[in-house]
Amino acid sequence: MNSRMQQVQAVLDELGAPRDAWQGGELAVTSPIGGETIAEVATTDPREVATCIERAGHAFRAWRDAPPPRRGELIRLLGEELRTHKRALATLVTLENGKILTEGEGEVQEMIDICDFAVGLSRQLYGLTIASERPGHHLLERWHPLGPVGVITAFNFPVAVWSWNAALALVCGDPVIWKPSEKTPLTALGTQALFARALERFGDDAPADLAQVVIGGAEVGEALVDSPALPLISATGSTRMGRAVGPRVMSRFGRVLLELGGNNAAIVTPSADLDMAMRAICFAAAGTAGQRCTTLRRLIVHRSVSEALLPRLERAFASMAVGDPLIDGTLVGPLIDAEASKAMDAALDDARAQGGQVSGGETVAVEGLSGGHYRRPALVRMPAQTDVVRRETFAPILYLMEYDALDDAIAMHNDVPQGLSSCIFTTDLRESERFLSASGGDCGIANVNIGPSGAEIGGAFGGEKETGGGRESGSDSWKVYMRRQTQTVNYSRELPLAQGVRFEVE
Ligand code: UN1
Repeated sequence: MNSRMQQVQAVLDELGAPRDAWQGGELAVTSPIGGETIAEVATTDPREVATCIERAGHAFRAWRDAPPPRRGELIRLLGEELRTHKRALATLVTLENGKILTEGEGEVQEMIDICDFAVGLSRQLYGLTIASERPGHHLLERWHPLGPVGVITAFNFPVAVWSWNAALALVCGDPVIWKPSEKTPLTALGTQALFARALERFGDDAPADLAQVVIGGAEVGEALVDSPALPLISATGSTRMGRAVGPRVMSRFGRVLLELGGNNAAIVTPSADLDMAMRAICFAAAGTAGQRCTTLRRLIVHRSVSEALLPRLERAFASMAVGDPLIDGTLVGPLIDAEASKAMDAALDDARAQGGQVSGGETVAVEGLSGGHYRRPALVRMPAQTDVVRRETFAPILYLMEYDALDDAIAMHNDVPQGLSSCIFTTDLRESERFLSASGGDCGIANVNIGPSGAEIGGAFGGEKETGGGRESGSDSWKVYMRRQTQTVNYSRELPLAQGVRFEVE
């Protein structure tokens, strides 16, 4: 057994994940840190998925009648387990995904935050009362549990995205079935083990199978996507995946919550605080090795500022510590796999062919970790927003373009197929308000003097256009996990028809 495997084993044991789930299974899991195998996970036979869905249906029929604050108690306990085992789960995130440890901890913190949010929400699933046009009548809008939810997640936020969905869904009365990325099943097993602990402490009024995990490839996902017993499929991943999943779910009149690609930009205006912009840009572009859906990929800089900014950025990118994500001080860990590294090469080649001047982006050899794919973040000065800039490459590449007038910058900002996150660096109120206005940026998330990544859970998270339109986590995102019922009650002795229609029967 290699030492990485020993580390993984210790963490999974601490979290309480049963060994038969991750030893001797058919899916070999590798760590991007050194490319070594760290576990062998048992996969789910696609035919078994139907049984899981059936079990989730049983759970739903019991759980939907539990008072929401009681449902919230389960999530409160889950939040406690996450607090207790934050370091262990974060370490597992780093071992399996490769993000640096502080970001692994940040991801688990995001889970804790959404649990806290969901506990409060469990007493606030508010509906409306609506004025009726008829005497002696009233209208209500009530929110009822929807049904079991299929949750498909990506490797880059292997646990937080599940928690955004599961914490809200469970409080809303819906069981969840989770299909994690095949690249990161261990963190799912670790999370599931913590959920099991919370359930144990909760008492026996929770049904079995409130949260299940299914592991496998496309066929397992398809079994969820095509099941009419899952009224909602929440899927995070590439636009290509969303294009396949969305229409399939809709063809059976299911609901989808899609979180797909981003191509996030920052506009840097002449009035920007450049020191602040520098720090924000470095984290947003190079953090998580460029593998967040909110990663900064495009820098739209006023011509008068670029000469000052560009050399500073080049120096910062060149000096960033690239290496083992478990070591304190490392800022950029490995890419997830060889394919990701190849995609980075292909994008840099295309950028050069389209007139780009590349600095950085080279492979970094890290001692003792020859099986990992380590890359220095790349800064690419582009003559225009060409095709390569308009597509999302899941790697640390930052394209830089210049502008003269803010309206042109906003037009360039919006001229990409994706619409997740955006930001402007300015100290000029007119510029920031213009950017935030109806004719400003077109993304689901718009920030001022903050990079596009690292959103808090309190707001609704998601984006427009090819990002898929879904919203999850905070604000009123919970509504997608519930069905809305308009209720009209007549407490009079008459039967007036709406719109004054007369229909008298003898
Ligand atoms: C993702 O990359 O899929 O805003 C999610 C952020 C994080 C979530 C990213 N809170 O960067």
